[in-house]
Amino acid sequence: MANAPARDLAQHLQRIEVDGFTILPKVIDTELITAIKHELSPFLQGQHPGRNDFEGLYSERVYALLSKAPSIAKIIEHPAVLPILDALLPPGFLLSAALAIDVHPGETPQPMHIDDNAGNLPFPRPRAHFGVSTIWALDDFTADNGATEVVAGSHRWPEERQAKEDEITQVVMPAGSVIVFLGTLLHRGGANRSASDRLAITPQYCMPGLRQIENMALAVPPSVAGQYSPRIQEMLGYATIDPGFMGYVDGVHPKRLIDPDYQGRRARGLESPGLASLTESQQFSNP
Ligand SMILES: O=C(O)CCC(=O)C(=O)O
Repeated sequence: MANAPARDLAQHLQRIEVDGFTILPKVIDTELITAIKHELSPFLQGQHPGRNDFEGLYSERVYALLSKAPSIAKIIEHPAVLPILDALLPPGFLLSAALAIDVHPGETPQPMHIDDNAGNLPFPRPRAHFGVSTIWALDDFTADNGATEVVAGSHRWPEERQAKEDEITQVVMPAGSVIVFLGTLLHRGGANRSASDRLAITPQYCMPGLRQIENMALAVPPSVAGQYSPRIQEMLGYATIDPGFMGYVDGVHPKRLIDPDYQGRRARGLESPGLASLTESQQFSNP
């Protein structure tokens, strides 16, 4: 799949500005969907139903996906979605969460929520988004099987405004499609009144200076992270924020944990402006 053409990119960004979300139909093919389902299947055997109304008592969730289902990387860094994320988030943005959500028959609607306030940051809405979420349909999202529901325009709403039923839109889309939405958009998983499951993957991304919702450094250990692309590694946290050094580990760049030959910024002829303000004893070598 080629990168989103500029015209399409502009249209997607325009829709996101107005509605808070955009939908890319049929981005991935059946082959990739089948591969992901195959990798997820050992974790979707009915052993771990949701523990509350948010996770869904008739749903199953699989976390730490990059440690369990490597094909997920293909959607986390999918070239149709990356240009939209690059336009909406600062360079070096992080993967905040990546989970599978299998909504079973009988599930009720999830509580309405936004995705980018998990740390209860003291910045009331309306405000700029801190993150961007995606939800990939691995089954058709239909009117009765628990399709995600969104509230168009709610990314501009104040905290206290609640969505009325007639303001809620079902995201009906074929398997292989993805919805991209701002972290400030109200949304929820829908009720599943059908006889089949509804499987989705939701990679969520956040600004580089924020804490990730899922503790990625622990969920995906260095030995596993080392098998992924540089972009995925960066999203997991194997990066520092330029200029500066936020994100270092034991005084060096985190990439050194997975790539002993990694050359720091000074070796690559780049300045480390953040170091200039530190005393000699605070400075660490070649971050
Ligand atoms: O399953 C869905 O459609 C939405 C789930 C969701 O928004 C969440 O758990 O954060």
